[in-house]
Amino acid sequence: MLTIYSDDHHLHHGRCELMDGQLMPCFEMPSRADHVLQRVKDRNLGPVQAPRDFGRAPLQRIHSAEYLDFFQGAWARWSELNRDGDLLPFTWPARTLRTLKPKSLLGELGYYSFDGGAPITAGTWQAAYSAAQVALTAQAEIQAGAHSAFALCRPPGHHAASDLMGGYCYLNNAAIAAQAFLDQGHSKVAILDVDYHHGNGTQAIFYDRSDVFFASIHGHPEAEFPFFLGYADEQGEGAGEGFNVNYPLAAGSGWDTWSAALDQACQRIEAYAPDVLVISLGVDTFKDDPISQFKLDSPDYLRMGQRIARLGKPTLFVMEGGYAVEEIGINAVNVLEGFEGAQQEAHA
Ligand code: 6XA
Ligand code: ZN
Repeated sequence: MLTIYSDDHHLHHGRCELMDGQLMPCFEMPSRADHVLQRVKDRNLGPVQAPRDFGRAPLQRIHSAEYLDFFQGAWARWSELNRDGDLLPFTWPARTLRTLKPKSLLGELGYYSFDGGAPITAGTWQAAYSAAQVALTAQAEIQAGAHSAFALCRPPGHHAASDLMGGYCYLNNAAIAAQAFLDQGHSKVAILDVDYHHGNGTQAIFYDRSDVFFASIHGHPEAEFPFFLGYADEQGEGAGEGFNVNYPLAAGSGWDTWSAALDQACQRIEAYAPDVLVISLGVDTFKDDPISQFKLDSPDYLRMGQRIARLGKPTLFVMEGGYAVEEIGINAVNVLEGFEGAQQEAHA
C-alpha cells in the first residue's frame, strides 16, 4: 500500500494542554507520526511519497474562506502582540452568549473553536495545510485506480467542522478527501470513523447530506470528549436523514463489544453501497492509550483491517488519533496489513 507523508507535520508542536486540572505537554506530538512512518518502513508496507500541492480550493469545499483566512493569518497577528506562548482560546460563545464575531484575535479564536485543545503555533497552518494535501494526494491515487492508500496525516482532522477547530484538529482531512471524490465524479462516499473519539466535525459537515454516509464507533459522549455530540439518536437531518450512524460504547469496551459495533457499521455501509470508503483511522482505542478507555490489543487491529477489507471498496485510510506513542505504529500499520492480507486472499 502506498503511504503519503510530509515532514511538515514537525512544524506543529503545541506546548501544553489542560488535562485533569493540570497543564501537561501536548499528547498530540510529532513523534506520533514519526513512529507510524518508521513502522511503515520496517514492515515494507510499500512506497512512501511526498504530497502534491492542490492549493486551497479543495480545502474551501469543506471549510469557509473566512475560517481559512483566520487560521492562516492567526500566528502573524499573535506575533505582533509579542506574546510568548502558543495561541490558545479561553472564551467560547456558549449558551446565553451571542455568536457575533469579535474583532480581537482572542475573541475571534473563541468564535472559530469549540475547545482549548487546538493550540496555534508558528508552523501550525503549514503543518495542517500539508496534512490536507497528504489526504488529497492519497485520494488522487485512488481516483487514478489504486485500491487503497494511506494518508499519514498529522495534525489529525475529524473534530474540525466547517469553521471550527478543536480536539487537536484544524482542517478535516477525511472530509476534504471525501469531498474531492465527489467532485471528481463519484456519487456516494462512506466515512467510517474508528477513532476512540466521536468525529463531531465530520458528522456536522455532512449531517444534512445523503452523498456522504458517516458511521462512527466511539466512547460514549455522556462520559467522553467531545461530550456534546455522538449519541445514537443522531441519524442525520433533512436530505441527510438516515445517512449518519453513531455507535457510542461504554468505557472498558474490548474487541468483542467493539467488533460487534464494527459489524453493524459495515452492514450499514454495505446497504449504502458507496463508490469509495474513507477510514478515519485513530488507534486511541488501544488498551494502553493514555487518554482513552477502550481495551483493544495490537492483534485486534489486524482483524479490524480484515473486516474493513471485506467491504470490497477502494479504501482511503486517513490517520487520526492515537497517543500510546510506542505502539501507535504497530497498531496503525496492523490495520493496513490486515486490510492488505484479506485483500490478497480475496484475489488468490
Ligand atoms: C481532550 C481530548 C482530545 C481528544 C482528541 C482525539 N483534549 N480525537 O484524539 O480523536
Ligand atoms: Zn481520538
